[in-house]
Amino acid sequence: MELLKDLALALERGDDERVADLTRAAIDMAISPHTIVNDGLVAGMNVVGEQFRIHEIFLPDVLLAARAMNAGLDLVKPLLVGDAVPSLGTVVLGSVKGDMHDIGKNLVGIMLKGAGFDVVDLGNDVDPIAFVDVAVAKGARVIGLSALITTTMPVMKEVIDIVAERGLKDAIRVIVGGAPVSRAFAEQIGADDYGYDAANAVERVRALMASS
Ligand code: B1M
Repeated sequence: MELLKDLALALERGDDERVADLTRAAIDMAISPHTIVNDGLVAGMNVVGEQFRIHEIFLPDVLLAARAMNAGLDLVKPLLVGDAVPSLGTVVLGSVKGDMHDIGKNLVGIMLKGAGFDVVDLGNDVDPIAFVDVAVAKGARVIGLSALITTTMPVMKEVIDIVAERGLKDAIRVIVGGAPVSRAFAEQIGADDYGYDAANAVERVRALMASS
């Protein structure tokens, strides 16, 4: 659809005002929020990532794109979160130590809330111990870890090891995700599950809650 292509293009250009205008227009046209996110905002961000990888654009451009992404996400967020429903359980969520990427993690948080989970979002660059301490304090049954760079992926294992060392493996399940993370990696580090995108993360968390 032309509007979503324009939205992706506005995001690629880092034009936050146009992204907001086009997102509003898409909402007014009753395009589903998931389609707006996936076929508009995320599609544009994927192009940005590739252009950055091949040095066609530079960090300031990526920052502008991230700002534009948030301008769009802020508008679709209320539609994704929906009305409050009784809590299905608590999830402690964050991007691991050393990782400043939080757009995907935020999307996972929004979708989890929309599905009825309580989400304690610790933000980005989160110390491994903090995930476990907060999960215990809040009675969370699931910890969700996000990593976007290959160098921060090993921190996920640190969190899993702390959960095991404290004898909490049966009480707290750990799910991992993020662009460089795969199911094979999740299995290798002993994670309980892996989500390949935000919608899949919700499905997997639901399954983890049911099995714990
Ligand atoms: Co950075 N960055 N970045 N960056 N950045 C990547 C990740 C990179 C792949 C770009 C590239 O080279 N093509 C590359 C990593 C390469 C590698 O690992 N080998 C990279 C790099 C190198 C860096 C810096 C080191 C650059 C530098 O300083 N020279 C630096 C690192 C900073 C740090 O973290 N210490 C850096 C900085 C930044 C910005 C700050 C400018 C900005 C982040 C802004 C922000 O998040 N607030 C940024 C961005 C925007 C990107 C790209 C372009 C886009 C990421 C994004 O938001 N995607 C990214 C390229 C790419 O990924 N294609 C890139 C949209 C988002 C919706 O998708 O985050 O994948 P994603 O989340 C998805 C799924 O992965 C999944 O669901 C989400 C929704 O579908 N998911 C989960 C995510 N978490 C999950 C958790 C789950 C389950 C599913 O369970 C708990």
